[in-house]
Amino acid sequence: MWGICSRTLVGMAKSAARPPHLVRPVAAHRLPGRYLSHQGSLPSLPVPPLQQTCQRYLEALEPIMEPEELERSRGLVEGFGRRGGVGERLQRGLEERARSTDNWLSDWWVQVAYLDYRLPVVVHSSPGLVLPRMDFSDVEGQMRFAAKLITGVLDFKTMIDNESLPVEQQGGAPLCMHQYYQLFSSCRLPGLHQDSLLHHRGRGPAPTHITVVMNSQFFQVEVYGPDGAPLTEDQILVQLRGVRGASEEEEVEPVGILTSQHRDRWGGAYLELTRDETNRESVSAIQSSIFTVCLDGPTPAVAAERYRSAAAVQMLHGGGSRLNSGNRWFDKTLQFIVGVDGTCGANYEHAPAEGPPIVALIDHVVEYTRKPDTVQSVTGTAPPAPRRLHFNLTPEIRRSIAEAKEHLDALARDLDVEVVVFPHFGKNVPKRFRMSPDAFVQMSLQLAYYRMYGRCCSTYESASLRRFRLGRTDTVRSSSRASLSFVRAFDDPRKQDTEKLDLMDKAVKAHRSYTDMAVSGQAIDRHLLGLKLQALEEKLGVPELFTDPAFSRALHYQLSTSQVPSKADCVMCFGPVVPDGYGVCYNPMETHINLALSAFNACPDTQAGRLARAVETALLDMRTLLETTARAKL
Ligand code: COA
Ligand code: HC5
Repeated sequence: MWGICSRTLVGMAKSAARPPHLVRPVAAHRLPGRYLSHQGSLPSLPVPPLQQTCQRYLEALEPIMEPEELERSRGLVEGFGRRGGVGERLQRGLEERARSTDNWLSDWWVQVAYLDYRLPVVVHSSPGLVLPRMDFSDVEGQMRFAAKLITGVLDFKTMIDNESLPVEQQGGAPLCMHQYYQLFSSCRLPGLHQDSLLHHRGRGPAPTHITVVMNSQFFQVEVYGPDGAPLTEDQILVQLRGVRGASEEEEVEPVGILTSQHRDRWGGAYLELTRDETNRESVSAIQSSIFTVCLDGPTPAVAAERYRSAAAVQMLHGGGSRLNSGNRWFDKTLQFIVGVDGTCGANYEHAPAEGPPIVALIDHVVEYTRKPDTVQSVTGTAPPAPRRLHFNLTPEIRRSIAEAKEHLDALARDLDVEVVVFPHFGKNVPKRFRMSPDAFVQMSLQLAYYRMYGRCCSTYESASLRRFRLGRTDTVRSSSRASLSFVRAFDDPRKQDTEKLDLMDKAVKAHRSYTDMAVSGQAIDRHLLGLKLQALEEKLGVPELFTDPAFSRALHYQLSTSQVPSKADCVMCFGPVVPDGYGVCYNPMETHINLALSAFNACPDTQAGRLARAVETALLDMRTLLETTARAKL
């Protein structure tokens, strides 16, 4: 019943057996047939041609390397790709893997990008989402809103359960819907050296409860009635009031903060924690729950213009151990967070799904919560009261909690987040000038970075591979020969505006064309990763191409970016992926752009606010160039 993604941890995952009281048979939870036939009709992810990747890799190195360094790399790449060379052998291995799996990349990707990654999921991996501020400002309003939100999520879940969720499309192509089926009743499990994923596959009895956490205490809350129908909002509200009352009776150690630790440390503490049967049951109730709702305590008041940045921080890490960071179970795939002052959003563990399915769910919930209240018929028996999930803490676990608090507080102090609502324009301006809005924003980032540092850097933009069965992401490399020519020319007084415009147009087109290549499975990053992993799998040793400093440089993404559109005007955010880099997530709306930028305070060279100002200026300068020059030209 539980799908286990990490092969090596099967034994451990099996031993975390679910106690019988956590589940109740619900007929609707079958593996959906229509979903399966749609999945079957999707194309398989291709393995790009070897020579193409070698060529494109060298092109990608050009803007980020000195010419002399590039020569050495050229030699290595040519050797790797040579007829009869190691590259060809690995390519054949990959092609064979592609023939014998549903997707040659996706299992590897989940393992390498997530389950083997040992830094805390907090900030380093799990994104935060901030919803527009809601209209409540006290605990009663918080309870009412949370009850509505929960019914909205269950409404979305019904569409998954009965397969009425429409298949999404991108440029007319149907997309893989698999990730939607991984969102509920799933959780990451820590290990000593690698993690695993638990997911309720939907056969047989399905979980009918969620976990609610308030004052750092966890409760199991039933959200389906005995007839299998979701409880009404009023019934859920009664449950939440019960949670609130019970959570005020006791003061406990925030066990959940353990999930914010470095994964190896948490893996060790997890073994200690789950030696006790009560703890095992409690942990299992959280892991199997459909999702988690965090009812947060108050946060310090901030000036209106800092509100969104403060909310982003609350969603990313909870604000520190004295605020809400212990009011979380960061391993849980879906955590909805509701504050007392109208702040709400989510934090999600990234391994099972990409941002867009989460945002589609959130958009649905926001729309749902805006609907006028309907009269609800409350039937027969009251649902069971919330069940407190107890934890027995040994001195060792208490020490681990204290250590986790310290680490989380240091991480929280280190994170610098700036949310910007760029009000001047959105997708409308680039579209008017027949340019891809996404490429336009990416080029503004290139220009901003170049202006700050006098060079460009390895830049990552997520591109969806969901046109293919079980597709996840590949990388659009936004620094290119064309982007470098554009940013170099932009502030050069010797250049005419017409030339600058021409270079901007070329840079935008080059980015859009890289994007087309990436979403059709022809980008280089995942292919190179696949070739490297294939070498390890075949025990061939790591080819020199992958130990070349250029390869590390290419993967040192000082700009890690992602476009995540949301109809509900949300702000999405994540941390940098390198100590001296930035994380930039943006949601381009028609007439404005929401951006969340992050950096680490420990790095003296990066400041989220400085990059934010530079991006705003770059966007405006690019529009001015278009408006003053393009009209005559286009
Ligand atoms: N002239 C006029 N309009 C144009 C245009 C042009 N030259 N080029 C594009 N447009 C329009 C498009 O038709 C589209 O219109 P719409 O808003 O009506 O849909 C809009 O501009 C947006 O297109 P564009 O800005 O080019 O980008 P995109 O929507 O194709 O997005 C990616 C590009 C890379 C973000 C997208 O392909 C993708 O992969 N998204 C998923 C990323 C992801 O998974 N992120 C999260 C990872 S966890
Ligand atoms: C709610 C929006 C979250 C966006 C998260 C995202 O973009 O994650 C990227 C996933 C990927 O495979 O590209 C990784 N990144 C945050 C490092 C860009």
